[in-house]
Amino acid sequence: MPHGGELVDLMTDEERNGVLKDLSLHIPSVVLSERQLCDLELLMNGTFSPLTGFMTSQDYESVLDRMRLQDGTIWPMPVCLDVPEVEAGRLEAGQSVALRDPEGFMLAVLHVEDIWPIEKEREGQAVYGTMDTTHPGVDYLLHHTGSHYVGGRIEGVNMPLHFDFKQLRLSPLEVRMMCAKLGWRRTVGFQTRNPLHRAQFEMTMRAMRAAKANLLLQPIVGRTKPGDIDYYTRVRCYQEVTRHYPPNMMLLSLLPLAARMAGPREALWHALIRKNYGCTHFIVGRDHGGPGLDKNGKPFYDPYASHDLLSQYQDEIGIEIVPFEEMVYAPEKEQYFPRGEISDDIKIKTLSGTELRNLLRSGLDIPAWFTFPEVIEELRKAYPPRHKQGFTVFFTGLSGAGKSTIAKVLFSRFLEMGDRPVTLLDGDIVRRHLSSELGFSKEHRDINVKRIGFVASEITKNRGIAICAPIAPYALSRRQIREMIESYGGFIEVHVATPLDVCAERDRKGIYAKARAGLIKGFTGIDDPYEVPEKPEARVDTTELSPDESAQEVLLELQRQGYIR
Ligand code: PPS
Repeated sequence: MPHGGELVDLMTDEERNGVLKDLSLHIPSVVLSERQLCDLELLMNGTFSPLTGFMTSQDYESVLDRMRLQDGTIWPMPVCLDVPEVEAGRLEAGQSVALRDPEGFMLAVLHVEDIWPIEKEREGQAVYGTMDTTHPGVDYLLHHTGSHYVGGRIEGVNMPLHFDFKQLRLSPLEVRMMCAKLGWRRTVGFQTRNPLHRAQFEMTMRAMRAAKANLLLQPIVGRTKPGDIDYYTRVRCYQEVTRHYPPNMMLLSLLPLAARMAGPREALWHALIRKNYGCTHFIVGRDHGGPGLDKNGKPFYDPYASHDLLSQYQDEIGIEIVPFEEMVYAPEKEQYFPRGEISDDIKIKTLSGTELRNLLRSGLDIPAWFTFPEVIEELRKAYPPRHKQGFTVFFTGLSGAGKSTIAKVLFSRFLEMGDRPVTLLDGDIVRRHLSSELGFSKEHRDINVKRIGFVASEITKNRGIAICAPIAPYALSRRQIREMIESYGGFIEVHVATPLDVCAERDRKGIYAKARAGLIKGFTGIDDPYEVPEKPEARVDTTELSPDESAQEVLLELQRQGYIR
């Protein structure tokens, strides 16, 4: 039975749909964030049954205080719509609001019952048990959540659009129908935000045997912990691993949940969700729903707190928990075991997520006992070693410092190596093709440098080499570019530190003479600032080094970091 007795379906019929579309022309709109879109989808398709909308303050308070809705139904997690203060000021109870995706597509109408200011400290302590911002849930609450919540009933108009893995995106009703069709009377749910390695595979197989049940493998593809492996890669891994299960024993379905990582409360929430998908059993692993370590290196939650909480509630919610300790590999027996099931004298092996990432980054072998060859192949495709990743070499320095000349030497060297596509974004080229309408005010320079950064980040993402050589005089815009590019590959900032008097002395373009004569205003180094990079990856001064020698310094740094071999 679904949680609360009945599977909720908030989608309206065609007639009502038309009425709501007409109504939407006359009511205010709220554009939803990624997390709110996830919540809305799961409200609308019944994953969050018995909820019929974003929580009102009464349900919210009751959830914070006692993990129950106002009517006493167990529910551990606030599911609320937050808005910024200005937006809250424009809304009032009794009004209807169109909920839209970022493109403006209307998904639902919310009938506002309640608007109230968020007490963030209180919510943080109640839900997460901490205000430490290294906790992703707390970080989201403090830094990405508006000031007010808006609660009320929802009428669904359109489901959020997804164009990927459509055949794997099943609603609770679809999963229930599929299980019934296959004759599955008991189903054990497994939730994950990681690729399925041998340890997790073994855990699911054991759970199926223990519960005499089929398996619903239901990975999260909404928001997970920042830094997790992207879900496209993970889903390809799951698809490969499904072949290792006995035939017709399991079903893979994706859950667009925005996880809060709230440890035990999160685990209880996951169990209720799986109940709505028709599961009779639910696997709870070590530190289920927890985000790992806090700012002092201590776990946020006791690794088995989720087991305790769920055992306490399993009878009331009507889903049986299959608890697991950490799975460890015993090489002598060539098998995985729950840690407590093997004696202390038997040697064991484990590999942490960080160790796995390091092996991938350096291109080293991933042991076969740890995962399946197909998973290794997918992970290698998504996380190539550094010498196959893209990178940006970002020269910065005064006009005439020698940036373009060194950039050209480097460009030729990379072409000579021939293992990646190379693009030279020299200041002149950029000013001609990308930024021809821009001048040299602070605002325009920032736009210019950001455009260069954007193009370089696209090149880096697609595993090419971008060489940029603008003056880029301001530290802030250089930092923003670094942040943008580092999520895709390497960023090597090279300060061409040739002093001003040398640049002005060389004055190849005669431009310093003009600037000094006041014919050019706001010239970098003369009457406009150059903020010297504090920690560039390399610093070269062309008074002392030839262009070849300078380029060599950069190549050595790239080699040291593993981007070239
Ligand atoms: S910025 O600040 O990064 O947007 O500048 P950039 O796109 O690299 O352009 C610098 C070249 O434009 C010429 N120029 C000026 N430089 C600095 N300040 C002012 N006001 C200015 N006006 C024109 C200058 O010759 C730079 O050429 P390079 O190739 O750096 O010598």
